[in-house]
Amino acid sequence: MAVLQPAPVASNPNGRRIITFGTFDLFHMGHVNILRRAKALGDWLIVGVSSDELNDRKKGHKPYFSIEERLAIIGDSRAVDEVFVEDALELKGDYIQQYRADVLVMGDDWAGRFDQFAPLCEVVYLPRTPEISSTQIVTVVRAGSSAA
Ligand code: C2G
Repeated sequence: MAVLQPAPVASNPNGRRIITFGTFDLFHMGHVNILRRAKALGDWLIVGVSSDELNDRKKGHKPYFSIEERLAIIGDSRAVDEVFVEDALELKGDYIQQYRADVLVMGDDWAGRFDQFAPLCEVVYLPRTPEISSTQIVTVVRAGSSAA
């Protein structure tokens, strides 16, 4: 069977620096796509991974994978150059400055929500990949296991 080799992803910390944020639980193609497209906008991709407690506050439950596991999974993505823990949504401006980001990238489910950071960096919302989400995976797996 032929194995597809992913295209090389060039990195340069001194080039255009991209930052994005998310929980990235149950890592799936929607996550792969946004990370690839975010990296394609520049030379260095930094990902703020929501802490377990932040996800609990945002979504009312802890993620399936712990922060340590999600940092390892996302950090191993070829598109990603640097990962850190995002502790609070309110710290976004601080993270943008601390990591010297030129561009903030988010999925368009967040469209307009981070426009206040436009004085600090360019703000880009990319279209979400349709028909896939961590919530949907949980729903389908639960339905499958209860039907068995
Ligand atoms: N995403 C996507 N397509 C999907 C699912 C997710 O493009 N089908 C994107 C989201 O828009 C987001 C990123 O993948 O930009 C991570 O998604 P989540 O893990 O759901 O993260 P979220 O809860 O949106 O956290 O500070 C902001 C938050 O931490 C973002």
